[in-house]
Amino acid sequence: MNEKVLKALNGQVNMELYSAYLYYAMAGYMQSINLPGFCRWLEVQAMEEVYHAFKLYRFINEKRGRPVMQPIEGPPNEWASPLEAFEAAFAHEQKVTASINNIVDLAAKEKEFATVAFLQWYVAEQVEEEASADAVVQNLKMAGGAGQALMMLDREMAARAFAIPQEMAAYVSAGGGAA
Ligand code: OFO
Repeated sequence: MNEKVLKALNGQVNMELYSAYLYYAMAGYMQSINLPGFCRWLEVQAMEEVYHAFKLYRFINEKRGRPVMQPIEGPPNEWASPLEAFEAAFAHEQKVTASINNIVDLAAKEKEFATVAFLQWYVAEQVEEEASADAVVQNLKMAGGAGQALMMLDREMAARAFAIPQEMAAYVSAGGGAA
């Protein structure tokens, strides 16, 4: 596997795991201010991020590259309000999108076309990632910090569920040697 592309993919594994770390930090903050629905939504988001990292890690392995784990930066743990936290989440997702786009660009330049094809899933996923964070920002702006509106929103956020992606479930339950 092309060294520059491999380094960038390993960097993306780190960024996805940082995303999980950031969303767990935000989930903890939400629980601390009595918003269990927001907490759950963010816990599910963190699980999705672990899946994003897993999928990249597996791809690197399959391509016979070497997955190399780097230290994960400590995320912030405090925000002034749920709105501030979700604005930070939206800004973070925009950074993730830029990072994915840069790797697609690099992989195309280096003629790593399998990586270009693989990353299309992330390109599409980032549209959803940005849209879902932004939707929560807009809802929080509408609620305007009013207690009752926030409580209703919290109930809605609690409905988010995590379905273990088929590919991950199949890989884990297949046992040794399955690829
Ligand atoms: Fe992995 O998409 Fe969010 O960060």
